[in-house]
Amino acid sequence: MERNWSKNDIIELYNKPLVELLYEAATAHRKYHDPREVQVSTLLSIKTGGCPEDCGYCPQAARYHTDIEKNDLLSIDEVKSAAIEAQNSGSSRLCMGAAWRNVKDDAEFDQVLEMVRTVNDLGLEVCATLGMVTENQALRLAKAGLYAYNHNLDSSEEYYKEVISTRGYQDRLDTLDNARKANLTLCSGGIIGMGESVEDRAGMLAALAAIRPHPESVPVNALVAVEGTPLEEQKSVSIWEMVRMVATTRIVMPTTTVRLSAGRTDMSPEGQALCFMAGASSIFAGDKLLTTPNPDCKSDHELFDILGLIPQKAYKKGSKPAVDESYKDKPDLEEKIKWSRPGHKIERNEEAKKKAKSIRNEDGFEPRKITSVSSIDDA
Ligand code: SAM
Ligand code: DTB
Ligand code: SF4
Repeated sequence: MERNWSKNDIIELYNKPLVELLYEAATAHRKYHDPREVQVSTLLSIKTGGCPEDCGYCPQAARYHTDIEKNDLLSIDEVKSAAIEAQNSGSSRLCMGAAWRNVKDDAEFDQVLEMVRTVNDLGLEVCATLGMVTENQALRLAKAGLYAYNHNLDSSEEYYKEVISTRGYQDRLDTLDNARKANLTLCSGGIIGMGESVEDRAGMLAALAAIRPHPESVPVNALVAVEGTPLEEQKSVSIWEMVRMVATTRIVMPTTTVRLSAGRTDMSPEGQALCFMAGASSIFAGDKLLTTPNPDCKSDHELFDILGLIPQKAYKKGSKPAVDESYKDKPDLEEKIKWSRPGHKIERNEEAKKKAKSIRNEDGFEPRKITSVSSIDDA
């Protein structure tokens, strides 16, 4: 039976003397996991940049001016080569990310379904993070061989409003619900270091822990403050906050895979070691996350050797989904989708957008021809 956690219980836990918190987390970790095993995932950005959303942390939002290389949807061959490379480097999961607000029932989605099938055929666990999904879309992904769907709550419901105005918290919860209904495993977590309080961190964990059963994996990201985004000036979170967040997540959701996600390039090997002691049981490997740097495989291999960690085999915690050819069947009608668009003004997002416009004007910058970009000003 999963325990009911109130926000206050979680705050109390988070604020415990660190040595006690660590011990409690390490104890919970050993109860449900082999402490030497770490699940290793590789991220692959299958469609980069030009996103119509206003997520304040994200370098891929078209409205901010950031230095990323944009890319249309990758081909199936490109994905297959990247997947083989990830597998050869020791990853058991490939997580494909697209800079989309939501999945649409179009030719690009058909191509993503083929990518899922191709990566599943290789024996890797397949994860996707494509924005909001309906139940039918989630079902087609599952039939094509998807194992996990990533969609983060990002923060508490209250602080989320300070970060994103183009979609609502409930849409996020509904998306997770749709993925669960399709029997996909859930990967959902958030970001610390966006200026949120400890209460917000606890609020996010309480919201995740209210999902029953708990998400199978919970990524804990430290904000990567990217120039040009509204959060560019946020100071990096201290390792102690990261250790507390990982430990608290481990205790609140003892059976989940806690993923030490973005932000590892700023962490020392010793800091990361503490996170593993605190119950982190997964990482993203490879020298790039989606658009920002990540420690290279060589340094991760060295760290694993020093700590005696071993990469987990694919499908250790669940069975490989069998492909059901009916994923190819087109839905008769696009479901009536009612994703929200709260549309309130977030001062720092507005500022970053204004700054981007003036940089583009100064440079004589031509807006890229991405259909979604034209709707940004109206968002
Ligand atoms: N577009 C899809 C969506 O938003 O669901 C999928 C990709 S999106 C980049 C996936 C997640 O990456 C976000 O929800 C956020 O938690 C994380 N993320 C994005 N930019 C980040 C940053 N600068 N630092 C840390 N995490 C970040
Ligand atoms: C998650 O929680 N973190 C990953 C994955 N899920 C998709 C993404 C991190 C992105 C960091 C910023 C970037 O590289 O663009
Ligand atoms: Fe970035 Fe995803 Fe938000 Fe788009 S929806 S801006 S890709 S986090």
